[in-house]
Amino acid sequence: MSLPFPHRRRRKQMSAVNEILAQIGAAGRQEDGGYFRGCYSPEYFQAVDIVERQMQKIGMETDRDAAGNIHGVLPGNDPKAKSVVIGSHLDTVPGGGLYDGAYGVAAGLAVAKRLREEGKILRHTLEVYGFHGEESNPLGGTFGSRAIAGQVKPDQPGLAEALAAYGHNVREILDCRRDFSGVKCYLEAHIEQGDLLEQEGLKIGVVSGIVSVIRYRVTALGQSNHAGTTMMKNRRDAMVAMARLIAAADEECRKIDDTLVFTVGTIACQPGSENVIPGRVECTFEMRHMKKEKTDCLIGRIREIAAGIGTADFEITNKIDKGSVSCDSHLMEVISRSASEAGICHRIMASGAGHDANPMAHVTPIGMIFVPSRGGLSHCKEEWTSQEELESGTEVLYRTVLHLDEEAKE
Ligand code: HGY
Ligand code: MN
Ligand code: MN
Repeated sequence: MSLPFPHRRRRKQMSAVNEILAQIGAAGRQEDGGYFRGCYSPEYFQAVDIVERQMQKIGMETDRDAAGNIHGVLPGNDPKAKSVVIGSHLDTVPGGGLYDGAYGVAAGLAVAKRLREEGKILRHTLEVYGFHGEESNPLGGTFGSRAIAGQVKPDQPGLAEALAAYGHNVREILDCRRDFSGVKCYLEAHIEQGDLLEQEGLKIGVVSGIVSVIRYRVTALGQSNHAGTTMMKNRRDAMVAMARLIAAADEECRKIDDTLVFTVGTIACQPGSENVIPGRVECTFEMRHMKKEKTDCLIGRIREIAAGIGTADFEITNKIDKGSVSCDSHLMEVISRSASEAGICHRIMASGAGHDANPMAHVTPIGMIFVPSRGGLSHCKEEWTSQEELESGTEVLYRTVLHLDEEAKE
């Protein structure tokens, strides 16, 4: 089986970011070329081990926490200066790609490695995180970053049970909270996971904000019945009712706003037999937008439509409500300046994907750097970004860190 690019040795010495990424890519690689590093999984901790070894090779002090995060520290030489924190996630979606999350961790380590190799000691301490549980999972997503930011709510429905299944408890996670008073900012390099940069022939996205991620559990309650003897006029078919609601919600979403997105990613049907009319169907309704009023409008319309469907009763429960966040305007300026100095074409853009930078925005100023995704594909084995584009993003990250280190004000 021929290995994809990151595992093929190229004629020229691989750059640090591509080398580290290739190493992380040894964890959770599947036969079909996709990746899966699930919550608290052996594959996830294999990636953590790889990253920790890299951190120690660079000379960073490392530590782990109960939330599954790996953390490396490269001390600065000015005790009055705060930390610059770089991070992203090491978990993946099932059948995910090599770059989502892992790139940002590899870029952070490549910056630390370059500082060491160039004999540069920053005034600011440089910290790099590999976060756990960023993807959608029983712990609620952006889990490791929420844990250190103190945003895991002890009464989050199902959290204690989900943690117990992994051999952990809520107290341990709440204890992962750290003090951010000594942090100057958080930076994250990430693949765009969309096609805007590629469409416009640009190599860097200076992120202005991250959309909200709002999820509801929607349940249609009808009446199970015999598939052969129950005439259509007598049915309370939960599957058909749910299908009607989903189609109507999709239509409403398109009417409300061009950048409002609505997704039904999961469905479960009971009793789930071919010859029984479904009595209960449960789905996840997810919506995202930068403006709260847009998602509020959509869920309002969904509730109205559900009430009018008649052949099933609907329960609509909010599961996740991560509001949109804005990136820090000064960090955006420094990132843009760094890209310009490096002669790399760039633009300002919002992120349609959620990121660990979202919880970080509640405790420190955030900046994000995007690199292009080929065909806009992500969360699939076809996810791909060229080595040169990954290096460009890392160059901009490196320059941004140097500029921030030269700033007097904290
Ligand atoms: O769902 C997201 O937007 C992110 O990739 N976890
Ligand atoms: Mn990601
Ligand atoms: Mn993702």
